[in-house]
Amino acid sequence: MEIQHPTTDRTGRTPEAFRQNIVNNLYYSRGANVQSASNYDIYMALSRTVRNHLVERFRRTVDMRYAVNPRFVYYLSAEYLLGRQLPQNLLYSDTGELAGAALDGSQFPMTTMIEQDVEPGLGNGGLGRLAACFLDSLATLDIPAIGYGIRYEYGIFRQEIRDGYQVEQPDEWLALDFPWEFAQPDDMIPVGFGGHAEHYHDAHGHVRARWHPAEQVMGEPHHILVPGYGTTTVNFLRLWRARATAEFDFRLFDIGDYASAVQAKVHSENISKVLYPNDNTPQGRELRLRQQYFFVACSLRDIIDRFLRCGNPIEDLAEKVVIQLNDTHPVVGIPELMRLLIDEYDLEWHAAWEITGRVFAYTCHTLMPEALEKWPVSLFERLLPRHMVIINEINRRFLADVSARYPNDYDRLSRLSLIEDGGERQVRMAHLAVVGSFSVNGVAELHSQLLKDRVLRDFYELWPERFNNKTNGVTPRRFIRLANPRLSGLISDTIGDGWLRDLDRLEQLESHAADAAFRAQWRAVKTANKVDLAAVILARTGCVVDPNSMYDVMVKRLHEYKRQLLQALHIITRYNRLVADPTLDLTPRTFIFGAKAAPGYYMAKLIIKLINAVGEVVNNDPVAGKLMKVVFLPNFNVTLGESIYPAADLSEQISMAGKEASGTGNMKFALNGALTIGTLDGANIEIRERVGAENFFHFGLTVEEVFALKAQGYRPMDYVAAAPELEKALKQIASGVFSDGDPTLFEPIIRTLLDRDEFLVLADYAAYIESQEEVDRAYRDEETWTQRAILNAARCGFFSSDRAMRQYAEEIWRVKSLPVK
Ligand code: 26W
Repeated sequence: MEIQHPTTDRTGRTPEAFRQNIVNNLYYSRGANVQSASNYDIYMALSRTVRNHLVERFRRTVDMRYAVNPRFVYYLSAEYLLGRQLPQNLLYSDTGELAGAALDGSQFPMTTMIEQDVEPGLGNGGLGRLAACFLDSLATLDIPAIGYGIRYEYGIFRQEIRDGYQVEQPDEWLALDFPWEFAQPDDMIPVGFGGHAEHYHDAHGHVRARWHPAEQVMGEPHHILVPGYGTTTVNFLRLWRARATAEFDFRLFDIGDYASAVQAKVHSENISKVLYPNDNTPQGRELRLRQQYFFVACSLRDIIDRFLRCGNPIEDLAEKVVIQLNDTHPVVGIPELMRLLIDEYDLEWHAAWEITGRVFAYTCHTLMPEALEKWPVSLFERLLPRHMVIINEINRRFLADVSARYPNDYDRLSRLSLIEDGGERQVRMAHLAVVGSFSVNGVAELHSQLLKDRVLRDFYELWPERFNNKTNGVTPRRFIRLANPRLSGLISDTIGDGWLRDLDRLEQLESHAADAAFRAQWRAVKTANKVDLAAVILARTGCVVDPNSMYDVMVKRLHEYKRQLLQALHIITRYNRLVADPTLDLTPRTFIFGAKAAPGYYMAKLIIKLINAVGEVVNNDPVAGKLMKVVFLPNFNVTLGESIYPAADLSEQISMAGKEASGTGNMKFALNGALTIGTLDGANIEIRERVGAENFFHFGLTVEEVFALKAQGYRPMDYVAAAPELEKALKQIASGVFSDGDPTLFEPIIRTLLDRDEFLVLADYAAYIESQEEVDRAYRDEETWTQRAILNAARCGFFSSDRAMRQYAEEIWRVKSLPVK
């Protein structure tokens, strides 16, 4: 039978055809008709219809690449924070208007449909969202790229706030059908764990090894389409779900042990059950290492299969394949590729090592020493015995090279070793990453510099050419176009719509900053967005906020180094000033927080409680409550971010210098016309350089000053003694002003601040307060503020993830754009 594949868009581009497609999908895949349909039925039928509009582009992309056999980049990441798919796919398939017309006048408005669309929260924070921005840009740039990750059944927990405390609820994003994925249960990949490695002599008398795992798990691929914007390319993200193997179950069924058979199945399938909700602090759990190896093993198998299917010989792997490791989480891929090449493809060690070192590139996303993953050697040996042998061999050869270069420098050897000695022996995954990669990059200029100077200094001395910087970026499609349609409309009306694929064009807005009429339009956009956010705040917290007040926003993971506490101290100080002098003419402000804390991070959770407690007192104060409000928006995620960034006036980026690798929220705010108050940390530095120091409120100790202060011996009490308002705020917290008179509740916060204050909150307090006073004054001059806001957006085109991906493609991957004909 000759099968005709649709060569043109068979889904039809008329409103009638679109409507009919929804009805057909409703009828044939939901067994429903319009009369019987629920919101969810229509949502599913609509989503299927929209997805169908991407499938043809997807097929063309895949088929063309198969024919051309280009070099591919593979992005391996344990986390992806994709955000809602429906609004994105409506935009990228250009079916928004068709869908709007189809639903128009029905009892199923588009807003209701979009509310049904659940965001897959398969990540913790910045690293996961960055991965999603990168996929968006790779597709938009027509780069042959595939993302790989884990299809967690439960993503990042849903945060509720009860009595001011964070309460975690499971994220049941798969409770109903997720319409955006294609499951491929017929294409499973086996993954082994445990067992032992057997040595034998091959036909040529060479000693070889073979791994006999004790346990097997299957990886079931699911892919999610990743369309490019304004181009035909549709890439995909392939996420692995753990499935029990049939054989494994049958063996136990046969011996009549039904319960154990089911238990074994549960044990296997647990691997992709839940995302670890930790950010920057690893929990060295066996299940996590199992997750990492599981998704990496599936992905490498898949990559090699695709490579071989195109007729390439295994020796040429590094010509066609480059793999970017998103932090250390997929680094076990390095020994896994060695194992495949040596044990399964019969390559010699040195040939395998040469290929491996040309395939992998590593991105580091942190400066927190405790965030560098380490795995006990004993755990590795038990779970991945063959890999542990390979790691030891990599280490032996590596240290031999180092010894040759630095004879008798034993300290250096132990600093560099892949294995940490002393106490429990551990595998240092960051070291393995550097040794096994041809490129090591940080995510902002300062961060990359600190990697070279401090965190990975010995490695930099060995291989300076490996180190490079790639400053992060964000996708303007999601964070401007979708999040802020009003501003997008104004920008496109002013400079055309080319900026969505070439963000540098925002520069053309500069000349309009001096135009009072343009500024008025800009302000009208901001105000409308603030009104919208006020409605969200009311619905989620019950708090009424004034859209005419300044929206001062801090949304990010809760971590002590990010210093949400510093903002809390500022708020208390402001409150005290107002109470002391009710006639004080302060700029009205709404302080907006959003932050998830790791469930086991006690101090972070207490800080959330403190913020809510301060809000309780401030908001209900008859004097202060008129000029300031404090709201904590529960469950900050990509979707909520999309309604927050467009409404912000002031962006809080106040980490202790030297701790925030880059930050990406800072970019989203600036691109939406917020001014930043920030330290000279991460990408803040580059934002300030671009927008101009006069359009950025910077304060606080620099990295050098931080190091110097710590070296000389930091004494937090000195700063309390020097700032009476700080002392007062701390005393209030300590005495129970924000805890109904209970002095014990916040005592741990006071203690960390006064005893150690690791992140120099007190040292930066005075400078911060002073800078906030300057913000107040600046905000009063509406015209100048607007001008500065416009310049922030106009000068931040550099922070597009398109630019970042172009740099990776040219400077690290050597992959070329391949538009679909
Ligand atoms: C296993 C524990 C763990 C979990 C997550 C360690 C480290 C991580 C991530 C690397 C933390 C993270 O998300 N880092 C953030 O990465 C962003 C994207 O590059 C940066 O913008 C942030 O500054 C950085 O904190």
